[in-house]
Amino acid sequence: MIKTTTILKNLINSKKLEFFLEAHNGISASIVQEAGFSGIWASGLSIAASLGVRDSNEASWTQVLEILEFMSDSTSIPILADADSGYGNFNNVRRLVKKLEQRGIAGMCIEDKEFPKKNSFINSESQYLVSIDEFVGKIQAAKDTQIDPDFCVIARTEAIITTQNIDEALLRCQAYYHAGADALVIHSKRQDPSDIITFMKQWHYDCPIIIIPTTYMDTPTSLFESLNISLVLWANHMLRASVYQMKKIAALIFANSSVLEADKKIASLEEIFRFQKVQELEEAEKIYLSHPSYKC
Ligand code: SPV
Ligand code: MG
Repeated sequence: MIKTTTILKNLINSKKLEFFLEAHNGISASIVQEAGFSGIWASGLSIAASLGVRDSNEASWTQVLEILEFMSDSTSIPILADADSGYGNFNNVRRLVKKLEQRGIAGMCIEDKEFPKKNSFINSESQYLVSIDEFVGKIQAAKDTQIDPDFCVIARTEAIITTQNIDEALLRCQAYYHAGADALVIHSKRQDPSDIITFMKQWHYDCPIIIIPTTYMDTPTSLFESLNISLVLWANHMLRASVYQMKKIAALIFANSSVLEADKKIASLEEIFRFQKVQELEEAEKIYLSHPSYKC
């Protein structure tokens, strides 16, 4: 069986544009896999939100790691972990890589913001980047730590988000590429893809580029293909789908003082049991819970 790390490495290096959808726990990860996606974006925003906290490193890195482990246990496709700014300095990054590999995570994305970070769409002009040297050190530390050569270390620059400066993004990406990053994420908060187009026209290195088109969502994917984008992350749509639907159902049940109407609009219990692989436990019980030979 091919390792998920190798699958991820191959996906980001293939000439075909790939799409990963966000997930934030075991069941959402299973749903993304079942929908046919080739990989999962373990979004920091979505994991934090599903825990009821802000995307500001309020959940500790080990709490995030626990969620990632449940996601990894429930799926067989690669998981790309959003590791924010690495939860500290290069040394925290080293420990993180070790733990992610132990939990079967195929790769991680670290961004060049300070720790604690803030979500890219919140007051981004007042967010700060760490120096290029400091971030290069984190990338090198990650690459030197990984045991599996195919574990992917993806470097994300927030230069366009924080400074609107494409030259700064290019400078940083060059440095991150030379430091050993397996791919780069270019993030933009514009409603149109002009930042990405300008960046790609000037990017001449043979290093896969990943984008997160949350705000420029109406851009046809054919444009991303023509720009040679490697991977698109649909970053938060499973979380937003569930919040949208849960709000509707909660209001309906509250208004009706009954679950009768809501029951027709939600997943059946059988569906939940299927995602939990209850059938497998039933089968296992038949094997492991009956030991006639030991009966006295
Ligand atoms: C996330 O999904 O947590 C991301 C993407 O990092 S964004 O929210 O756009 O920063
Ligand atoms: Mg994030």
